[in-house]
Amino acid sequence: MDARTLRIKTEVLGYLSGTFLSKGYLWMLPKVLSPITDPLWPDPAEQKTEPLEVEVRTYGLRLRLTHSMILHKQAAVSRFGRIFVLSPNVRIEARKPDGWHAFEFTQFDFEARDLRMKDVMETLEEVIRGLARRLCEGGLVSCEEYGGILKGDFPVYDYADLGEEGVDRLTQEEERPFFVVNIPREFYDYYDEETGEWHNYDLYVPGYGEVASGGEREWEYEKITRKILKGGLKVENFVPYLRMVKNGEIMPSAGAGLGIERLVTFFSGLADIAEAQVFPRIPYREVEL
Ligand code: ASN
Repeated sequence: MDARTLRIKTEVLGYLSGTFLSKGYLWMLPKVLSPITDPLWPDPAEQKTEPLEVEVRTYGLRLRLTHSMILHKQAAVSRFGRIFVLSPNVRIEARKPDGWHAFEFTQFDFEARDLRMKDVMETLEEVIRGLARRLCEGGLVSCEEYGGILKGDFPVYDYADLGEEGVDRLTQEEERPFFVVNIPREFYDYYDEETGEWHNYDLYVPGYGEVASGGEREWEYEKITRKILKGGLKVENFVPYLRMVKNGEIMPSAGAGLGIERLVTFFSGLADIAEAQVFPRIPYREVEL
């Protein structure tokens, strides 16, 4: 990583935390070990990989490294209204270096009780535009190159029309960031049984790939357990979370998570996400520190 990239990363972190604080979000600190975590399954983006469970046994406990803080976000937001967290995510996803996956990365994850899908997508769009403006006005990125992002709405595509191949093609063809909605995936994203639509979304940046994902959330016990079983997952892996769901301690909410290193890779125009980490954590690359 060079000094310009670290300045861009610093701006990204400062901009995101400042913007969400000004919107009334409370700042939660991350949790790295937990009895429950995001299963990352089923998810079409994970079809090509086998996510590994990294488990730590200590003090008679069986803890996992967090894949994401989605389930903690749901639990926290039910009590605090609006929260964000900058959380390290450990995921063994890519089989080989592909320039876009790090096995440890940071997510800016936010969640709000009072928001729905449309509001979160608006927030994501506002944040990407705001970042482009901040970086370009600060002389860190070319206004000519990133100025296009500021023009026009981000297009929205339905996953049902695209499939994974369509998404890959659009990533190469689109000139602006775009949304993909209605993605059949993990149990916590809201599925409307009447319309057969998922109330969720991914945000893609041109030439690179997905930089943010999120959704409206499920909160009903029967539906959540049914979806866990349908996804081939074990109910035992989510016991403390399911207890909260059963007690009505998980409430409807919506949110998303932005991949910090991916945002930095995009805005810095890097060839490889490894350059967006001071100490890269990339498959099959020697970890120096
Ligand atoms: N951060 C994502 C969300 O809010 C979850 C994830 O990263 N798997 O839905």
